[in-house]
Amino acid sequence: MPTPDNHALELTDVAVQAFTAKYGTEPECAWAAPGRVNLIGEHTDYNDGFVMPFALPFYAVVAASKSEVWEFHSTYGEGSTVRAETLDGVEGWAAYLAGVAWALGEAGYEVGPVRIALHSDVPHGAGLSSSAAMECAALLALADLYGHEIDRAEAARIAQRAENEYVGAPTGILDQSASLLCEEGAAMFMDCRDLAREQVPFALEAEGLTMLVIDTNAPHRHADGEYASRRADCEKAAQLLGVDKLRDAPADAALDDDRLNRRLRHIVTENARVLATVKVLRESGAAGIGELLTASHVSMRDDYEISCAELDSAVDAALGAGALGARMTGGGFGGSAIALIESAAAAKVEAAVLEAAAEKRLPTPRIFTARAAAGAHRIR
Ligand code: GAF
Repeated sequence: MPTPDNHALELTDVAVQAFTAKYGTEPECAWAAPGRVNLIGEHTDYNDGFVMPFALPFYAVVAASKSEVWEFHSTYGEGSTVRAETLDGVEGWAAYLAGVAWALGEAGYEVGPVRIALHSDVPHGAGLSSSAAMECAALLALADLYGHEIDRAEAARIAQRAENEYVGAPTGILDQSASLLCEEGAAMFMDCRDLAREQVPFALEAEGLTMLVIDTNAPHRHADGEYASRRADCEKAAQLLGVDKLRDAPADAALDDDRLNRRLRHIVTENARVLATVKVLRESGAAGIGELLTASHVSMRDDYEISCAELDSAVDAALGAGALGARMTGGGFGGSAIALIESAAAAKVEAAVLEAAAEKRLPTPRIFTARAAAGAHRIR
C-alpha cells in the first residue's frame, strides 16, 4: 500500500469537509485514485495491444459511508448533489459513480446505497483521465464499505464495464488500469489482452530529464463519435484480415482500403513502438525514447487522424525548441501532449509552446511537469 502523498491528503481534507458539511457525519472511508498520461501505446488497448501509462499526482477523492439511499455530491464548480432511490438512469457526472455500483453488482459484488462526497483536481476535459479516476475511487470505496476484496485487474475491468455499459462510452481498459495499477516512479507496461504488466522504472529527474504535460485547452471536437469510428475501423480491418483483434495482425499485413490500411498501420507500428520503448527504458533509460514518442505522434496525426491543430502546434514547437521527443497522449481531438526534454532546455521548450499557440491564436496551453505517482489507494 503506497504512502499517500501530501497532495492526496490535502484533497482528502476537502472531500471529508464537503462530506461532513453535506451529510452531518464523518465518512467511513476515503479513497484517492489518480489521473494518468500514457507514455506510448495509443488506441492499442481495444485492439488487445500494449500500453504504457503512468499515474499523475492529480487525484479524484471519494469520501463515503453506507446509507439508505444513493447520494452523490461533487465539489466541482458551485457543487452539486444527485439523490437517487435506485441506480436506474442516473445521469451526468454522477453516472460514473452510479455506474461502478451497478457494474460491481453485475460482477457478483453486491453493494447497497452509499453517500459520497467527491473532490477531484484531475483536470477535466484535458485527456488526463478524470472520469476513470472518479470511477476507480468510487469502486474502491464501495468495495471497502461492503467488504469485498477485489483483485485490482478485475476492478479495472469492472470500472471499464461501468463506463462502456452504464455511461455508454466505448472506451478500452487503459485509463482504469492506469488509475488502479500504476506504481510510483514507474511507467506500467501492460498487455491489454490479459492485463499482464511490468512496472518499468521511470525516474526522469535522476537522468537530468523533464517531461512536460501540455494541456492544450482545445475544445474536444466530436471526440465521442470519432473514437467510436476508429474502433469500428479497427474491427472492420481485423475482420478483413481474419484475425480476432489487430494485435494479431502480421507486421506486413496490408489492406486495399486506404483508410483501413492506415488505421491498421498505426496499430501495428504503435504496438511495435511500445515494445521498443520498453526495451530502451530497461537497457539505457529514458533519454533514448524521444524518437519513438515523436514517431507515435506522426502515426496518430497521419494514419489514425486523431490529432488537431492545438496538439500539432504543441508537439512541433516543443521539437523545434529542442525536445527529445513529443506526442499527443490519450484519446485525441484535443486534450494534452507530452514532451521529453533535457531539463536544462525545459524553460525554453515551455516558452516556445506558449509562443506558438499565441501566434496561431490557439487557446493558451496549461503546462506542468509530470511525475510518475502512485496508483489508487485508501487514505482513511
Ligand atoms: C481514451 C480511452 F478511454 C482509452 O481506453 C484509450 O483507448 C485512449 O483513449 C487512447 O489510447 O483515453
